[in-house]
This record gives sequence, C-alpha cells and structure tokens, in this order.
Amino acid sequence: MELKISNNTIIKPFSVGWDPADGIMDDPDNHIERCLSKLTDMFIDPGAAEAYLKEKGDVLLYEVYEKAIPQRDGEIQFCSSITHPGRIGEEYFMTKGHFHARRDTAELYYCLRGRGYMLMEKEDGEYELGEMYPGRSVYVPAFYAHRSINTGDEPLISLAVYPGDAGHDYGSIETSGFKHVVVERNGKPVAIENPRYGKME
Ligand code: M6P
Ligand code: ZN
Repeated sequence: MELKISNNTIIKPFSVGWDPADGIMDDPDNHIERCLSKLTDMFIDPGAAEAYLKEKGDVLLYEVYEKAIPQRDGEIQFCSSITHPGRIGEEYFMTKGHFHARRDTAELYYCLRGRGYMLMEKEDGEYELGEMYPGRSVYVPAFYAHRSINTGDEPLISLAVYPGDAGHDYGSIETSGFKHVVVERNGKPVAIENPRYGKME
C-alpha cells in the first residue's frame, strides 16, 4: 500500500473524523477496496471461492481508509480497517495479511465494531489469536505477520496504528500463506493448520 506522498513532506497538525459505526473516514487520502475476485487464491478452497463468485457475484472482503503520512521514522500511520462478514466454505472473510517490511515494528488495533480475531504468526509458525470485539485492543508484536478475521455477522471495524516506516511485505503470504487458518467448525471458530501452506500460488 504505497501512498503518493514524499518522505520529505512536512505534515501540519490535522484532525480527521471517522465513524465507528461504518468505519468510513472523512476526506481520506486513500480508500482501498479488496474484492473476492482478486483474492480467490488466498482461501484454503479456491474452488469454493470461484463457486461463490459464480453464484453471488463479486463481493467486497475488506476496506481500508487512511490519510497520507510520510513513511519515515518518527511518524505514525493510522487507518480504519473494515473486514466484511461472510465465509468461503468454512473459512471466514479476512484480510490478506502481511509482515511489516521493517520486521522490528509492532502494530496496535482497537476494535470498535463486530467480532473476530487477529491471527498473528511468526516466520517459524508460532502463532496467537487475539480476540477482537468492541472496546478490545490487540497488540501485534514486531516480527509477527497479521491478518484480521471476521467471525461475526456484521462488519469488523478497527483503528490500526503502526510506525511510519513499517511498510508492508506480502511476499511469503502470497506464495506460502499463513501456517494457520481460522475456520468454522460446529458453529465455532477454530484455528487449524493450513492445508495449502507452502503452495498458495
Ligand atoms: C489494517 C492495517 C493496514 C493494512 C490493512 C489491510 O488496516 O494493518 O496496514 O494494510 O489492515 O490488510 P492487508 O494490507 O494485509 O491487506
Ligand atoms: Zn501491519
């Protein structure tokens, strides 16, 4: 996610409004929309994703609203993250997920609406699920890839805050995936090993 702003840009103090009920930010510099048609390969059952597309058409999996902040040390990036409710087979709608390009940078999420989990996973496969519901914060430590997963039936809305120069690295997520995925079994979310781990392409 690259914003068109120079690293030398001087930022003046500003404030911005955003609605915790729908996550929409007033006057954002960037509004990212990720649809199922572009992300069928990220699910454990891409065939189910194709079938979903045929039956229901393209759907929005998640959105991000943000202001343009220079990607430099000392700044803070912040955005509104909206993951929509739904499932592909037994797997919940979720964000693509990423490591930070600068691995030694953390991120804080503050959930305002919905229910779900933050899947946090290190390169060696060690993982944690952070529960997300209104009023709950999840701290994603440095070196953990992270992905928001909506296990509820309304949008999962959070404010995300992370260091200015953290950056996004999708490399191994696109090629190998996460080692763990969250699916619905007997009506409940559970983490299982990703059957497609290492062969997501
Ligand atoms: C959150 C933040 C953003 C991230 C977005 C979408 O809002 O972590 O930095 O870009 O989720 O997730 P992804 O980049 O993995 O598609
Ligand atoms: Zn991040």
